[in-house]
Amino acid sequence: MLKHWDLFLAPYKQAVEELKVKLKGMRSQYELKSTHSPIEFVTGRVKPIPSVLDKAARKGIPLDRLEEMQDIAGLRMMCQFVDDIPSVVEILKERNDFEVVEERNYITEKKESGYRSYHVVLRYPVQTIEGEKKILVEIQIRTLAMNFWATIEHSLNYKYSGNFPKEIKERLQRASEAAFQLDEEMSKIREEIQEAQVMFSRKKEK
Ligand code: 0O2
Ligand code: 0O2
Repeated sequence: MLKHWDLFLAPYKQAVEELKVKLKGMRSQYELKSTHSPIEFVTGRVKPIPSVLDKAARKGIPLDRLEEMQDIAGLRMMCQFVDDIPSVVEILKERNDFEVVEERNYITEKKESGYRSYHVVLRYPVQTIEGEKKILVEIQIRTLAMNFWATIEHSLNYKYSGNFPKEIKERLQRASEAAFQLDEEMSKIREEIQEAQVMFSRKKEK
């Protein structure tokens, strides 16, 4: 039985490893050019089998159609600023080593919990000894502030199994609002820094 699951997960593991190298490579290219990187860091994981089975039961996905689950292979791309997120999405869409098949914007449409993030689903071709196999991969693109909130909320979710006491739920919603304000303030500071840089370079040209 164990071997069966190992075989099932193998292409997903390969996809996560390959995409981590590819997406981290994008950041290195910005560094080489000494320009602002819209990508701060990249992480990835394969969903553990017990979580895959829980989610399948929750969403009514039959075991012979598990490949329909979009986040068995999952990556996260963290950005400094909210404005970096559409740039990252555009770069992903222009690549020709995978296809973007779905997008979910939980930034303009924040979830009831307070969760914000931009999700894209890729169809990614993995080369196996039996030939090419296309699998679904979910990439969550978010700012550092969105990631901070989601990480804390996710671990509390484990503790309370999703049933937060009212007070904690309200605190999390306020924390989500504070993370939103932090992103707004940082964006404004960034604009001012950039304006100052433009003024400075104009002065130098004179
Ligand atoms: P936990 O406690 O279960 O969360 P490296 O090659 O060293 O850069 P490494 O060590 O394989 O990478 O891990 P990476 O890619 O830095 O980060 C893996 C961690 O990021 C996982 O933690 C996940 O929590 C988290 N993570 C990254 N991407 C996703 C995603 O798309 N979805 C989810 N749910 N989590 C993600 P661990 O190690 O599993 O520990
Ligand atoms: P993991 O590996 O524990 O992170 P559904 O699970 O039905 O809500 P669906 O339709 O498959 O979701 O896709 P969705 O909502 O676009 O993405 C689900 C993933 O987004 C979750 O994975 C989380 O990683 C993240 N996410 C969505 N809502 C929240 C939220 O309220 N708080 C936090 N912290 N993360 C959220 P899983 O399945 O939880 O797996």
